[in-house]
Amino acid sequence: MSAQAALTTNALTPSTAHLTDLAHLAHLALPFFDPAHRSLASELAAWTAAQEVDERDDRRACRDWVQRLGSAGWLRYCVPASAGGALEKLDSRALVVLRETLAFYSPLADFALAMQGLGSGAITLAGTPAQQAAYLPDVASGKKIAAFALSEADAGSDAGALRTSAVRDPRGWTLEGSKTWISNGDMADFYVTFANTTPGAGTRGMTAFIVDAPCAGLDSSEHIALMAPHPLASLRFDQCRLGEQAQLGALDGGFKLAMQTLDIFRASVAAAALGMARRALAEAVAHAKARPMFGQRLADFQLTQAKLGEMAALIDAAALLTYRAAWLRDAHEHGQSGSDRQERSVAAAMAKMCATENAQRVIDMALQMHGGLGVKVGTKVESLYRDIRSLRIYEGATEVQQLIIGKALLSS
Ligand code: COS
Repeated sequence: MSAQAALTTNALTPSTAHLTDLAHLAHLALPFFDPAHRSLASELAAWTAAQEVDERDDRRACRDWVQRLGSAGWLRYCVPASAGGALEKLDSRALVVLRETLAFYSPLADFALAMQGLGSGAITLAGTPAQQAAYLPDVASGKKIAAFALSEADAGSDAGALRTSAVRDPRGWTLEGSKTWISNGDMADFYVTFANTTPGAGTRGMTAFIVDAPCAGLDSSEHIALMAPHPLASLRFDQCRLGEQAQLGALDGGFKLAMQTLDIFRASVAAAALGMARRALAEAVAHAKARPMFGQRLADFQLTQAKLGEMAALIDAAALLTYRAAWLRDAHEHGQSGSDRQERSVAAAMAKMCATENAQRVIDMALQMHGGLGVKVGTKVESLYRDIRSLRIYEGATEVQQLIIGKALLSS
């Protein structure tokens, strides 16, 4: 538990109680969405606003959110219908709606849902029927907590440089090495872990494995405290033995599987950033209307109006990119040519980059508008200011997204 987390709670303050009205969902009228997405958002907004989760201990709170989201059926959007999911396949627009809505109320609730999806995404994409049956229904109910273990100390942006090895033996595989920055580390029931299976082959020599926890040879006890609530740990594999059935997807196909999984979830990270930015704007508008200053209200100053205008435009620009990326994935999922794939990856990269960067600016402006209150521990804009920062880094830093977009431009 971090010191800053101690005052964080999901409960709305009296000044923001009006946020339970659903006016902030008006953007879902855009043609990217179906009626089902719109009702999903309004039902989830009403449900989330009614939850009161004590978020002072991020690990306990995260478990609590997984239980609640699982019992209420929201985690069913993280897996396909064949494994107990709500929809036939993973629907990017539903994930975007879910994350944007949850993040508006509680970034930790958003994190809990997102990790169930990201941690199990590779099983949805490449798992055998037996693997899907063994993990996905429990992910959907919240019975099993999932994690995605790709990053290493010297392999973050350069994911192909990982050094954790998996060596075949007569009974299966032996993992050796370490991972870091693993969300849900030391809480997860299983880790989808990427390891080197063909030394020297780089991105063409990595394979995915499902590592159940606890497991002899896996040490996840090294927790990493962050500036905002987010359960994180390093993993150490020391002669960690896995059966044959632990291999996930094709031998040496792990890098592509990791990238395909990230492609789905990057647009949803953008949505989480949007939810946080929309909340910051709502807080700024409420504050500007209520705060007396120089004989009028803060809202009556043109400087305030200009700032609010800039914030709203930054949010809408990011929203359009985010919804386009999700719509492209849903509408063109059957386009399997290299250029179709690249178009979806680039759209997701643009969405992730712009939405996280714009949200950081919007939240900073909202904090500035709050004056001293903005930096007081426990105010919503103060916690958002810390919550947003890691989104510009995880699941591909802004610079990685720029690289993906730039490389695509040069390859055409
Ligand atoms: N879907 C499917 N295949 C993909 C793909 C995608 N989105 N992106 C790349 N590939 C394939 C390429 O087509 C290439 O295939 P071939 O070997 O058949 O030619 C292979 O994967 C290697 O691609 P590339 O040469 O682009 O890999 P790089 O090592 O240059 O890495 C980046 C590219 C930087 C984009 C990648 O390493 C990356 O996304 N890094 C960030 C990782 C990350 O998000 N970490 C956070 C983890 S979760 S918190």
